[in-house]
Amino acid sequence: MRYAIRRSEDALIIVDVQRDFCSGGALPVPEGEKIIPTLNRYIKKFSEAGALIIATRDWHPPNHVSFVKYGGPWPPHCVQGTPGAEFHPDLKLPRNIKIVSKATSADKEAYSGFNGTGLGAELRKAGIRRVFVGGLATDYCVKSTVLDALSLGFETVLLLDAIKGVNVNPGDSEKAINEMLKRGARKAVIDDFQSCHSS
Ligand code: VGL
Ligand code: ZN
Repeated sequence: MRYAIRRSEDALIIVDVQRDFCSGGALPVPEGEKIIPTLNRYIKKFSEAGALIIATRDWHPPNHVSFVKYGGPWPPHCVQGTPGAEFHPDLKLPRNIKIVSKATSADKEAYSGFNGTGLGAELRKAGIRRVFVGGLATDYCVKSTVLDALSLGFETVLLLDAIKGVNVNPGDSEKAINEMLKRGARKAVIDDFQSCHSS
């Protein structure tokens, strides 16, 4: 499949590429940082095309319900304002991107970038019809974000070479990818994009 980026209708959504989800972080996704060079190539393409770029971030209060101490499954991670919650320093984010903070209430988990953020309404208002999604983690926040995007009626393209999963159970990422595709997500890799912006 070939894709040409449409400046006024397309958005790139980069999910949770934060220090805590990469090597050395509090909840590292195995090889999480390996997707960063490819993500940077997507960022460059969308940026050159003048298309909207969104970066979501997990942005928890210190007593978040997803942390083991408060009854959740995860070690503390991505606590608001801490170094672990910062975007990975190798990710080349342009200044004018839109940052979406999620799961910011202590009592609510929110894996999806659309959950409680107003992102869906905002994208619709901006005329966005198609979203391209990459980032971390395939089997949690990427999956949840993609499924919500589909439910909200966006044409949704999963960037297969720019995602990595946690795989708490072996095969979780593959299962997540299959579920997204079954629900109607399309897939893409970097070479599916035109190298020159001709439109
Ligand atoms: C995530 C586990 C806990 C994610 C966030 O970004 O996929 N996973 N919080
Ligand atoms: Zn989290």
